[in-house]
Amino acid sequence: MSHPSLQRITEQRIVENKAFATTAESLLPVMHHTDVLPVRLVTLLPDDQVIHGWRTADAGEPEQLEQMTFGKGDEVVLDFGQHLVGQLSLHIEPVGSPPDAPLHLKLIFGEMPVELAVPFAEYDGWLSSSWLQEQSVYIDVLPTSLVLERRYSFRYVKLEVIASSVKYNVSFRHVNCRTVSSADVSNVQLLNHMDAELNRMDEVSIKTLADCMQEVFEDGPKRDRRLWLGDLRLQALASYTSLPQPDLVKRCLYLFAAYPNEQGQVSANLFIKPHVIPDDTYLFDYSLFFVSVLYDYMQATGDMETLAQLWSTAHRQVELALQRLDEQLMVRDTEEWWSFIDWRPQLNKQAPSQGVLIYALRQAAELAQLLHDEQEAELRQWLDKIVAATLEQLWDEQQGYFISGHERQVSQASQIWMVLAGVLDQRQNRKLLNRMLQENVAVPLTTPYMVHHLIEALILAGDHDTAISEMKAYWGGMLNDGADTFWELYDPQDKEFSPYGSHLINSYCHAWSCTPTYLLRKYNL
Ligand code: RAM
Repeated sequence: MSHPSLQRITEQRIVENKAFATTAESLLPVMHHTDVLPVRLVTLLPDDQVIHGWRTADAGEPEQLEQMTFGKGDEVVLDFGQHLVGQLSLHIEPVGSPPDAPLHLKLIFGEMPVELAVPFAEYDGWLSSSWLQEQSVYIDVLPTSLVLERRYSFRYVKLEVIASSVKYNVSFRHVNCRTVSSADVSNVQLLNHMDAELNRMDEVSIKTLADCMQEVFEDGPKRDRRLWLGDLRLQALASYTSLPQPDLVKRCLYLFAAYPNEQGQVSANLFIKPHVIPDDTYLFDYSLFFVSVLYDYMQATGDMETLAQLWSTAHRQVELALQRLDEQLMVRDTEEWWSFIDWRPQLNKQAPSQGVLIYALRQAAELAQLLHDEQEAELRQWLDKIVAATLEQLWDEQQGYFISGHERQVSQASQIWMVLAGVLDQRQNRKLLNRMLQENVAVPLTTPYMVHHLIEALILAGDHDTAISEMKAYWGGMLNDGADTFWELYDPQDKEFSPYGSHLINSYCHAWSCTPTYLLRKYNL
């Protein structure tokens, strides 16, 4: 399987549930704004000791900007000192003779220094280059105040004069970013841990979460800027412990439930504008996570009314997943199916998906119990049968690992999902994970999304010390590499890694990377 969003379905039939859509609409959050000014001027310097080979160096106070003038080919980089999501505005004054030609100004936005240092023309990845954040404007009348309509996600902005004229230059003033987020950060409690690194990790997690909280939980405000079910699950968990806005989770649940296909399967992600459009991408694991998001939402809120309304959508995801089982109750491992699990082309998805199914089935049975729904008994029977079958067919006693697919692959993702699914007991889980880490099992993890699952698995297996040390190695590594929000991708062994062919297109404020705050607070690490 390649990129999930490359999935194309020519005849996608959506069956809209109008009542659910209306409920979702009524839960549209209030948006919060703040005005943020740049904190310094910087230059970019090549440095092979830092991630992606570029760092910033001080080039002056922001007040100096007004005194500077810019002609053709001149540029300046502003650092806002923190990651922002919002609209940029600035005032432009002509300097010299009357402006006798339009001004051509280019604005480049970067979450990371490399985005300002490497020309976007060099980008050769396979995701659309239109995600790279830049904008050219032509201004006929000066002076002017410019307010960019597009929302950008950035810490740094480069202003580059492509053309003025030989007779005039320009100067810039009042550069401002009006941020936007639905997160109400005014009540966030500090973690107050004894370990300063963990406090910082918590703060950066919350900042990441807050910047992804828009009209829905977006996966990343730079890219893909949409509601993915897998990301939603982790964002929702992090929000309950750190930035509780359960109505936003509720809204997202109703949105997914409002636009299933004709089989009743919920899409892997939704576009929100110009109106809600479910993507023609369906993922085995993400659809099942509808159950998990509802389950976690119930744990956090006890909102029985929502549960009662959304239960049939949740139950349907389980039914559809069960249809993928073969006679031996194994998730069928064929060419044409899609399950996300992690970004790693050689990863076989069968066993981890089987783990996700068991995990969601357990939660579905709990939800049925809460509702006194007669389907509970049937769900529990499935659970018992599938767990037994999994142990029989996927547990390789000789190797001491779960195997996946026809190739009998041993991957870290398979072990982790089987731990989360509770297929073995706690002692066995701990032994399994510890061995896996020691032996550095092939097919390692690629995304913060999957590393989150490793940490949670370690915690459930009772190994808090390893959970903390792995968290420090991973998210602590990002902090050391300069993260002020956590990233979509991070491989400490290969810091240039991108599944998209270029790290320029990676997102550096990404929802599925925001969970240290949840892990630290929920489990009192
Ligand atoms: C990428 C994004 C998104 C994720 C999907 C599966 O496009 O990182 O967050 O959920 O993959």
